Amino acid sequence: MEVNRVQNIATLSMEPNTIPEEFIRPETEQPAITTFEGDAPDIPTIDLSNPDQENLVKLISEAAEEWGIFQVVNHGIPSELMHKLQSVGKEFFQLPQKEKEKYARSPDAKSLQGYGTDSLFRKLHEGAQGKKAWTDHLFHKIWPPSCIDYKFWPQNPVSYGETNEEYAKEVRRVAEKVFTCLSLGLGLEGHVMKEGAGGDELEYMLKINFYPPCPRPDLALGLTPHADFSLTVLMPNEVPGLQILKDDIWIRANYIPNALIIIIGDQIQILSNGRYKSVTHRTTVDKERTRISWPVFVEPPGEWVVGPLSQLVTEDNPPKYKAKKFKDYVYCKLNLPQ
Ligand SMILES: O=C(O)CCC(=O)C(=O)O
Repeated sequence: MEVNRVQNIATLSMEPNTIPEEFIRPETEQPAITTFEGDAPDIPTIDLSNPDQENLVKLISEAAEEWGIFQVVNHGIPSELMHKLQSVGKEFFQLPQKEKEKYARSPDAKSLQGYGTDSLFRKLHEGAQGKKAWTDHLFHKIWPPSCIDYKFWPQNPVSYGETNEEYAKEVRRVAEKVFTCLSLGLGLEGHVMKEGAGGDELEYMLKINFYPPCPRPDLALGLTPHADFSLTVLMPNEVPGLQILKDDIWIRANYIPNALIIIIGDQIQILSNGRYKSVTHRTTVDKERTRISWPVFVEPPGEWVVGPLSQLVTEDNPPKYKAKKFKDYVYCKLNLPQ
């Protein structure tokens, strides 16, 4: 089945300042109407190289409780590697359409991996009214090696594979540090949160979100409001667009060069028995510039059972969530009304 990619739609000569009807969000979602324009507080920025571990744990756990999102600087991932990952991703999206289609996800595939426009997240990202999101993507696992399906790793540019392997190593280190701080922040030993979230079986899935320039960024959305499944480590390019819902208003995330954005998802909220907050977020698009982001989703395998950590549950603090296999949680999230 041929899919019309958003990247192609964006290059069609349309009447100036118009977009196809199916991309026009209802007024309740249009960014021009719903983005907060006053003085809003910034998403916390945390220096991950802070030698005062107690202070670092406090900052991370407070940000996870109050915001469900924070930016980290001095995380140790070399900026050259970040730029390289960005450049090989960009090169992939610049390939002729036919080349990109070699990596297309087939519409009936169970896995999310591959190049795509529509996805299993259709209901989540495209809203109930059949509206479309202004974005294409490429999804593939980057860790552990046993989970990687190399048919979804572009062979062109040739350094794509090696760059992704290097990034996988580095991003794991950052994620593990965040897990440790989240664990300590709950008064638990450092290893407990990671072990609850998937332990050594944690899978790392990289996505490239490609948001082409959009003639009507006031009317369209890149991704509609959603919360992530578990823990996300996201690298954006320099074009802002991520927004989070805080106290019922949509706040923009500032772009900080070389920072990574940590997003707390549902599984972390569940493991912490509600102490940490899974944050609702969405993306907007730009009139002239292409926005690209590289989230890495850190998730357990499908059979992994996630529930509130037993160390946190007491008579006074009963479990707020039922324990569920990760795959059942995903099924409910994608198929049942939230
Ligand atoms: O592009 C972004 O900044 C956010 C991406 C995102 O939320 C997602 O891919 O689920």
